[in-house]
Amino acid sequence: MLNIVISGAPGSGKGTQSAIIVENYGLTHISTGDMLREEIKNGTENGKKAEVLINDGKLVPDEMIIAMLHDQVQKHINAGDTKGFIFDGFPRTAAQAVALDNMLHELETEVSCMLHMQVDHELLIERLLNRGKTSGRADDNLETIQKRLDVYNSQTLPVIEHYKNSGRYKAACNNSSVEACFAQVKEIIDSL
Ligand code: B4P
Repeated sequence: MLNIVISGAPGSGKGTQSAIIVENYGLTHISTGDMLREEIKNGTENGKKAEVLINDGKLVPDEMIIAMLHDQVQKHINAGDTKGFIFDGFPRTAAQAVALDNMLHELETEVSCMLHMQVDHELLIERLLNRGKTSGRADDNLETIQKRLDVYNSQTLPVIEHYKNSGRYKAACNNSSVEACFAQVKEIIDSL
């Protein structure tokens, strides 16, 4: 099984590159951001809790996100309809990284690599503000973007160390075009 974690700051292009990876490698896309937006749209209990936190630029609780992710992974494994996953926006904390390793170990598989999307700070803000013009996302405004970047630096950057320490870390620069970034991503995946 090929299992890829795609990580990076808010607006670094995780969702954009995940879609192209899915198209080219046929992996199952699991986006925790999309899952949460779906819960919010459906007005579930989890959705109500998540909405307040997301709109304030915070992360949702680990227990909630780990349980949701576990259900999704199990569903695809039971159906036998996947040759691997792309985890988009997960793990975002050290606890989530450990939970993912344990979950995949139980399923007799593992994370093949973590792809770290690298984008300059000013460009991240520019792209998110730009996305905000059409996304309708309440978290794509300057104040919340700045909070999200702070949360990323304090809570998600340590996750990168988790993968560096286990030799599974790969970086791709996304300062230029979507295509130029995918060329690097492709080279990394093809070398696994
Ligand atoms: P996410 O939905 O994961 O998304 P994101 O970080 O905002 O953006 P992404 O990196 O996917 O950027 P995109 O491709 O759209 O998270 C939303 C929120 O959900 C979080 O803040 C958090 O509160 C919560 N959450 C999610 N997962 C969680 C977890 N595991 N634990 C706790 N809480 C969690 O790219 C951005 C823009 O740039 C787009 O408009 C795109 O078109 C553009 N772009 C991309 N690449 C480009 C390029 N090369 N050139 C020009 N534009 C480019």
